Amino acid sequence: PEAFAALGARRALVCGAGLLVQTVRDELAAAAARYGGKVTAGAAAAGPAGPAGAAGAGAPELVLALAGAGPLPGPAAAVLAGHDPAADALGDEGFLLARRAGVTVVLADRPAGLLYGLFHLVRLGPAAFGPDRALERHRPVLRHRMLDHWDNVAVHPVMGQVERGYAGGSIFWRDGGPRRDFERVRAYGRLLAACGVNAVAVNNVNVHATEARLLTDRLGDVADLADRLRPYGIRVHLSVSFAAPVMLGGLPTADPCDEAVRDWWAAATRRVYERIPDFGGYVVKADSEGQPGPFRYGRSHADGANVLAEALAPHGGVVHWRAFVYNHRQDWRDRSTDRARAAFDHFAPLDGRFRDNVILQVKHGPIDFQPREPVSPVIAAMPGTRLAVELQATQEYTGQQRHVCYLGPWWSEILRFAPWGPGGSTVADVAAGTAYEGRPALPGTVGGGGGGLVAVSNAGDDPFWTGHPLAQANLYAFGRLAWDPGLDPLAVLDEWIDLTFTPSTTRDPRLVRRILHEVLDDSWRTYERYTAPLGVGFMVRPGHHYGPDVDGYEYTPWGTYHFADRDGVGVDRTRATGTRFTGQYPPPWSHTYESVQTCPDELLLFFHHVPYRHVLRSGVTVIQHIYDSHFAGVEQVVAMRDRWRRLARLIDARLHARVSQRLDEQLRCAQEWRDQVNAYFYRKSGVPDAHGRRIP
Ligand code: GCW
Repeated sequence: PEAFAALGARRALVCGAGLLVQTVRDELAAAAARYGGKVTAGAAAAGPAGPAGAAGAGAPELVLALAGAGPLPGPAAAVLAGHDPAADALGDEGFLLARRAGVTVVLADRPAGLLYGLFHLVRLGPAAFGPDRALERHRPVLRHRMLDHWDNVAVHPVMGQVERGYAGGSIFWRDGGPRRDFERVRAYGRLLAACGVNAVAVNNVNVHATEARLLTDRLGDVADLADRLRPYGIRVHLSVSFAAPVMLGGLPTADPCDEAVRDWWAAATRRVYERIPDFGGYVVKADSEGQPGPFRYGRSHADGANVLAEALAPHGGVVHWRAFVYNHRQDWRDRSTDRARAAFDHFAPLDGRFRDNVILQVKHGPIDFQPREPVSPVIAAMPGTRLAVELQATQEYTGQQRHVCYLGPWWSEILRFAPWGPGGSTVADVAAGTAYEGRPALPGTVGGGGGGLVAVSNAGDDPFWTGHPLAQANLYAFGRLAWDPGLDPLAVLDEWIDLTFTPSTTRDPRLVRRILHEVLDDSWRTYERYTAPLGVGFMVRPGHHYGPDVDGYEYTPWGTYHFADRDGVGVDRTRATGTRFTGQYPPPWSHTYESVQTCPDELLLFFHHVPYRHVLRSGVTVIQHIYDSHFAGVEQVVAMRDRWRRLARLIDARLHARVSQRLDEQLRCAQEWRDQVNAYFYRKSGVPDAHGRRIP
C-alpha cells in the first residue's frame, strides 16, 4: 500500500467506463481512503453534466481518462490535443503520460492502457507529481506476456501439487480441486498487472487425467479463475492434452486429420468460449517426455497445432505449441543423437506451415533452462512462424528458490542477443514480431505481432509469494522485460526494491537498496561460478535437480551432457567432428561457435570437447578456470551472507530471517558444488590447483 501513497493523497478524476476502468477507480479509491485523497468519476460515468469542467480549489491534480470518454478538464484536453491517434496509435495497452499546469494526466485508447498507466504512476511515486513532464508515450513492445503455471489440480505422486514449484502450494488448486481462495487469486492478478503480465496458463503442461478435464466438466473452475483475473487485464489459458478427444470425448483416435477429431475440438472450444468469452487459448506439450502428440498418428506438429488453432480461430484464441520435443529415451552409445539439435530438427522444416494463430513456444536455449546455454537456433530459423520465447522464472536449475539468483541480467542478455550477428535483429525482435521488418515478405510469413514472452511462474501460496523473498525480483523483472526488453535489468531491480522496501517498511531505504544491489546484481553469475562450468550444464542430481551430481545424468536415456574423461571435457557439437549442431545457426554464429578460438569462454564446453590444459580466451586453462571459479563462487556467497546480516533490524524481521536461513543453505550447497566439481575434475585430470588450495 505504501507504494500508493503519492497517488492516494491526490484529488483524482477517472473518466471512462468499463471493467478495467472500474479497477483503476477502485484502486485509486482504496488509496485515497488511506492517504486522504479523493476520487471523482468523470464525464462518461457521471453523465454529461459531470465534473469535467470543474476548476479551482477542488480541481483534480490527477486525471486518468479514456480517449473519447467525454469532455476533459483543460490540462487533460490539452494533452489529448497534442496526440495524433492516427500517427501514434496507443493500441490496446498503451498510454500517454504528461504533467501540465500542476495536473498529471494519463490517457489511453483502451481500458487496459489506463490500468498500465496507473501502475506506471505507482512506480513513479512522488516523481509523478513533480515538475511538468513532456508528453510520453508508453506501449508494450511485446503483446503476449504470459506466465505458465506448472500447477497440478491433483497432487502428483512424484511432482506434487506444483511441478518444479518452490513457493509452497498452488494459488489455484489444492488436493484435486480448486483452492477457492479467490481473494488470493485476485491479489495475484493485481500483482501480475503491476509487473505487466497479461496472460496466465493455469495448469501444468504435463496434463494428467484430472487436469485434462479442466477443458470439459471442470471448466467452471477455470471460469472462476478467469473472473478474478479479468479485472486486471489477464486472460486465462489452459494446458490441454493432445489426446483429449480420446480421454474425454471417447473417440477412438486423436488423429488431427480425422474429421471427428476436428469436430470434437471445435465443439469443445465453442463451449469454452460460451463460458469464458475472453479465453486466451491452449498450451500444448505434445510428443514430449511422455505426453501424447501427433507423431503417434504419423502426423506432423503443424498438423497437430493447426487442428487446435482452427478450433480457436473463430473466437480469437491462440495455441501456444511448445517446441520442447526431444528423445528422452536415448542410447548413450549412439553419439549422433544430440538433445540440443532436437527442437530445430523437428520444427525448422515446418516453418510457414502453421496457422496464423499458432504461437510456437521455444525454450530460450537448445537444452533446458540451464544457467548458461547459447540461444536456441530455432529462434532464427522460422521467419514464417509466430514465435514466443520461453524463460523459466521458477528456479528449477538455478537454485530452486533456496539460492539467491536474480535472473534479470541473464534474460536481458538473451533478449538482446542478435541471432544474425551484432547490430542485427534481436531475440526480443523475434518475440515482438519485428525481426523481419523491412525484408521482402517470405511466403507464409505471419503479419504483425510476434508470439511474445512466456515464463514458467515462480509464484505459489507462500506468504512471500515466491518462497525466497528475493525471488520476487525475478517475477517482477520478467513482466517488465516482457513489456520492454530494452530495459536495464539493474534499473528494473531498482524499481522492485523501491516498491518493496518503502520508507514505511524500513528506516534506511538507501542502505537497503545498496545492500540489495550488492546481493542481487551479480547473483546469477555467482550461481554459474559454483555450478557446472563453461556452459556444459546439468551436473545436477537426477530427478529433483537440486545440488551437484557431476555424473548424475551421464550415460542415461535423458542424455549425456559433459563426456569428461581423463583427457578432457565438453560436448563436441561442431560440424567438423561432432554432432553438427553448430550448423543450425546462421552466420556469424555458426562460425563463431565452430572454432575453439572464437567460441566465447562461457559456452566453450557446450560446443567443444577440449583437453584440461586448453587455454581459454581469458588466458587461464580450463582446469584452472574450474578451480578458480568454484572457489570464487563460494567466497561470493559468503560475502552475500555477510552483507545480508547488515540488514537485520532494518527490514521486516520475518523476511530477514527467511532470507538468512536460505543464505545458510545456499552457502552449504555452494560448498558442496565446489568440492564435488573440483574433486571430480582433479581426480579425472590429475592436474593440481596452481594455487595449492584444498581440494578434498
Ligand atoms: O525442465 C523440464 C522439467 C520438467 C518440465 C519440462 C518441460 C513440465 O524438468 O519438469 O515439465 O522441462 O518444460 O516441459
